[in-house]
Amino acid sequence: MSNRLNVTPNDLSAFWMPFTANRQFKQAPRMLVAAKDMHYTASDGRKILDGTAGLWCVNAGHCRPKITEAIQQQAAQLDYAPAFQMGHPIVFELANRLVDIAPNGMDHVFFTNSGSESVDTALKIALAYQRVRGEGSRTRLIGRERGYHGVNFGGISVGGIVSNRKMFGTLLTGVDHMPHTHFPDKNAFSRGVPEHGGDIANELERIVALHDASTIAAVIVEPVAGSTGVILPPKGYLKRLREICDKHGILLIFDEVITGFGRLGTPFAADYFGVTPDIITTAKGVSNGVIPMGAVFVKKEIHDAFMNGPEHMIEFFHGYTYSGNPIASAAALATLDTYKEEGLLTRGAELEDYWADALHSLKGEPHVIDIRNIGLIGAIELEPIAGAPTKRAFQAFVKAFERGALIRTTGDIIALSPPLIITKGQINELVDHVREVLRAID
Ligand code: PXG
Repeated sequence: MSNRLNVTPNDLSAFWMPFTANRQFKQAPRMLVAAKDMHYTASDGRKILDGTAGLWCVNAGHCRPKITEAIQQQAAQLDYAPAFQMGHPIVFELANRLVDIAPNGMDHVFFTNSGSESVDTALKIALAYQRVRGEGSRTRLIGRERGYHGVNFGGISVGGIVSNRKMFGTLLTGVDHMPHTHFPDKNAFSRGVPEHGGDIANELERIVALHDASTIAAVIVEPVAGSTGVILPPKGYLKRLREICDKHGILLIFDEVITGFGRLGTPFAADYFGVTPDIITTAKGVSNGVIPMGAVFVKKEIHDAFMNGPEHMIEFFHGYTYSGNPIASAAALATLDTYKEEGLLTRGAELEDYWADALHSLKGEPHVIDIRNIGLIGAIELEPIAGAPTKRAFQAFVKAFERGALIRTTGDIIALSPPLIITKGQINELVDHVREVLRAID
């Protein structure tokens, strides 16, 4: 008989928690039991202001009625349908609706269940595309230092966060990395896109010269790097990457898992920066984080290059049991409806200045060495405690939760990315929580 009977309902040991200090957490757990709009409810009944949209995903806020109803209805009507060689109508409707809001030319969508899967899917599309167009020697993938592209093998190979890579062997071969774009000496306390450092994009030319363009399939970057602590592209940087990729026949992939769906005040970061990549990876906001879903947007030329062989043949040997799952599709359609009805994909643009003013009012508070902002993203970088990196920011995270705000920390950086429904009053409230926390920690 299963030993489940011996486990008390509150035993925390069985669940090996992701990206968590398990032993520390289980000694003093922080539990969320309910959520509505901008707030969580903690297990002791306290309301917690959500300063991070869950994990950068609940862009429309929590437990929105349309999304909840759509999921309930879909679960009762068509719970699951095979995704291979079979279809169900709403996933096609969803793909069309997504293409409608995507940057021009992004005419096709491949569904996944997470950002990590979207990234690995995009890398595979890039490699296979080079092969089907007769450029099969282009097998190399170029990422960037400090990049985060999820946790699957493709994503950690092109990613550049050392702790996410070092335990896992040799990863994908044939990967190189561009330098990151964080220049605190010159750009600290910039508002929005920083002035200095755009020329670092030219490092891609050096990498191309080293390996030869004929060996390189794709370059992948986050237009704004999130997980690594909010690193912005300096002025002109993304445009220059686009030019270099075009010059050398290299595909440009934007990983928009956090920037997609309104985070910057435009539907996608590609719109914000006026730079259109060849492939866009998304997840999170596509279904408001409610049901796992990811979507990879692909330019028409790339998709069409696959549609050439005999018609009875599968064109791309890739997919997931849950690609375009009906309940996830219903949740995503209701999410898009909610975004549209409430203007959420552009709301960040209306709030960007207010948000920036509020964040930058923290300049001069204890420990603060930089403040960065773009759209509805903010980062407050703290001076690390000597010999104990990450400890100070983690203290801030715990104190903020005790005070009634959910913030996110990575290294010694506090990252903020609230739901796009946040009010000006709630922005003040969130920033005041951070201010009080900074004054209270060691
Ligand atoms: N790409 C990017 C750019 C991401 O930010 C992923 C891929 C992977 O997505 P999945 O769905 O596989 O987790 C992400 C995820 C944080 C944080 O606190 C960020 C992410 C996930 C969890 C926490 O910064 N981003």
